[in-house]
Amino acid sequence: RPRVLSGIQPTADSFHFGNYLGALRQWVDLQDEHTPFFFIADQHAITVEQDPKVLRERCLRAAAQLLAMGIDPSRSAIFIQSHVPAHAQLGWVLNCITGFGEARRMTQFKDKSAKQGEGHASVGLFTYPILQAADILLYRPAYVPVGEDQRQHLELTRDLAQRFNSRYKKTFRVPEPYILKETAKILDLQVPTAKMSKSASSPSGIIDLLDDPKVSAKKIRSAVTDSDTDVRFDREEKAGISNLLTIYSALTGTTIEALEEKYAGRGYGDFKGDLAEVVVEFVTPFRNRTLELLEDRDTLLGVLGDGAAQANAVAEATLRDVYDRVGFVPPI
Ligand code: AQP
Repeated sequence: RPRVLSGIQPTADSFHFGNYLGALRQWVDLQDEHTPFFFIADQHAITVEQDPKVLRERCLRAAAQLLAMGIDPSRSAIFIQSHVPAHAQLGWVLNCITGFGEARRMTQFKDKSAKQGEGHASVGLFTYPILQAADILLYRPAYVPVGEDQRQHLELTRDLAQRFNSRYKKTFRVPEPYILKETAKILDLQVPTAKMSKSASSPSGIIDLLDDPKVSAKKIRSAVTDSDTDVRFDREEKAGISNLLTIYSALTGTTIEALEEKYAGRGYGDFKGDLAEVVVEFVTPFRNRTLELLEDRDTLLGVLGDGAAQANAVAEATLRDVYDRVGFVPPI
């Protein structure tokens, strides 16, 4: 069974619908035919300042949410990035084969560092995509399920894998991004030209999976749409409605065409009201399950411990190959 690998940052109290529809739902589905490694990226999280107590809590909340949405520890290794030292160790080696100009081209760094003001972004934020390449390449996965915003980082990962393989000896598998076109970029409900984002969206633009379901329903009903009344998918002209159609279709498995037909001539009010109900039905059991899992910290830590053991076994073996190939003397 081919391996898959992906990670998510514990940088908010809750994951949002962009994370879920863009990536996490694919994580759940890929478990059937693959051997997955899924991690909580605490080392990526500290590329911007974090409150240590909050970060620790958010890591556990992340683990609880992954389990609640259907990540099954008997099929997937779930672990915390900092529990597997090989990530940072391989990150260093890859730093040394990455060009400065190549790293500087990463648009996510440009966006995030611009927000922090000239000169204030950390070097960690700059080299983040290289650590991400290490996260991935250690497991030699076939696929990396992510949202569209990660495509450029995946390209860098592939370039670094190819560069290392040709400079030394074939060591890494060159992974393919696994990006579902329909849900690759879920948009902010208030600014339907921007992606829904933990750090950039306003509270009314983002639906958190752990929000009070009543709050989520209200956010759907007050999502920005155009002045027309046609429930029709048109990403250019009707970005808001198209985004809501995408969410509706993904949550119910109904095609966009069937939804357009169902709401023909009925206006936005009916459509948003029904979608609000769909969202409530989805988040209510998810939220209850997450809160339940959070009551039993020992079990959560146990799952993460088992996951780290599985991950370390694979990652250490890859790192040994890498160290050997670059010419490090093995310790006795
Ligand atoms: N709006 C989105 N649509 C589709 N996929 C998305 N992802 C994030 N936002 C959307 C995907 O979710 C996974 C985990 O994201 P992450 O937490 O590792 O990092 P991120 O991309 O930084 O998430 P955010 O919410 O956008 O946080 P900020 O704004 O802080 O950067 C990834 O696979 C991502 O593609």
